[in-house]
Amino acid sequence: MYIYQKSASNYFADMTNSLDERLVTLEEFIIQAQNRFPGATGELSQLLRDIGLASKIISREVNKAGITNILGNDGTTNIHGEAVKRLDLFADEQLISALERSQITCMVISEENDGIVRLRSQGGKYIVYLDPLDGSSNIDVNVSIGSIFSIYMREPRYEPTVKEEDALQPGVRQVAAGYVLYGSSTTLAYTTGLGVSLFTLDPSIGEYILTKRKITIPTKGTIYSINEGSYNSWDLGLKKYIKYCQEEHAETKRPYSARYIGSMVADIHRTLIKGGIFIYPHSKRYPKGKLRLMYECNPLSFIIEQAGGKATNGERRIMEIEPLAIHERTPIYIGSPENVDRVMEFLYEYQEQAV
Ligand code: P6P
Repeated sequence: MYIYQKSASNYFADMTNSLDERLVTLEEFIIQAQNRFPGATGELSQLLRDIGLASKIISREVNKAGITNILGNDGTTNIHGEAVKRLDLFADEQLISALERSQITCMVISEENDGIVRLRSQGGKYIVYLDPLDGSSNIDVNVSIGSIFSIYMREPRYEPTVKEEDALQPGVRQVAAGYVLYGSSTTLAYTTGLGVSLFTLDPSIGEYILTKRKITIPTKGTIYSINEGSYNSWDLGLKKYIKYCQEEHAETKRPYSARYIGSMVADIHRTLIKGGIFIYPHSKRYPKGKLRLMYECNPLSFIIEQAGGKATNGERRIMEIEPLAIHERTPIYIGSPENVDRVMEFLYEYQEQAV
C-alpha cells in the first residue's frame, strides 16, 4: 500500500488529466488504473470486475423482482435471527460464484453464511467479505438496497488451508472496498485507497459508466440520519446532539433535516454526496450496535474516509478496531468530518455508563 500511496497524487492527477471525456467504462477504468502500476498482477482488477459482473446480474433481478416472484422470505433466518429473503440468497450465490470463477479468492465471509466459505481456489490471495443485499427488509417495498464488499490479502499467505482467524484483520488492512446501490439507477462506488470513484450502470449497454472521479464528501452537512425510534435508549450525549441538530443554526437559519432510509448503503451514499452524518448507536436492544463491523462498517468507512470523511464507534476509528469475530457488530458515527467531530464533542461532554 505504501508504494500505492507514494505515487497516489501523480497517479490520480495523471489519470484525471489523461482520461478524455468519452464514456469510460468500469472495465476500462480498472485496467487504466492497473496499468499505472507496472508491478500489478491484474488479480485485484479481475476481482473488482468479477464483483461488477455479479452486481449487473443482481441489478437485473432486483429491478424485476416483483415480476419474477423472487420477493418474500425463503423461510430461513441468518446468523442474526433475521428472516432471509430469496433475493438475499440469489445475490449471495451470484457474488460467490463470480469469485469462484476467477480463482484468486480463497475465502468469502458473507452475512448469509454462518461460517467461512472456503472457495475451491485455496491458493487465492484474497479474502472477500460480503453483505450481498444490505437493507433487504426494504426489498418488498421498492426502497433502495445494496451490496457491500470488502477485500483483504490473506495473511499468512502460504498456509495450505485458509482459516477463519486469517480473516480477522482491522479495516485499515483492506486493499479495496465498495458498494453497489440498486436504486432509481444502479450505482457502484469503490476505492483501492486512492480516492473513491463512482459509476452508473447503463442497462441499455450493460456497462458501468464512470460518473465521478475522486469524489469528496462535504466537510459539513445539514442532514442527520438515525432511527429515532430508539431515542429512549440512547446515551445522554446522543440525545443532546440530536436536539442540537433540531435547533435553528446560524449559518442556515433553520434546523438540520432528518433523513433515514433504513438501508445503510442508501443512507451512506446520500451522506457521501450531500454530507451530514449517519448514526447507528449501541442501545438496549443492540448493546454492541446493530451493524456488522467487517462487511458493513469497515468497507463503508473506507469509502467515506477516502472521500475525506470520518467514521468512529464513539471511542475510536472504525477501521482501527481489531476484530474478534467475523460477524461482530459495532456502533457507528460516520459522515462529514465536522459533523462527526461535533457529535463526538456531545458524547464526550455528557459521557455516562454505557446503556
Ligand atoms: P433499523 C438493514 O437491515 C440494516 O442492516 C442496515 O442496512 C440499516 O442501516 C439498518 O439495518 C436499519 O436498522 O433498526 O433502523 O431498522
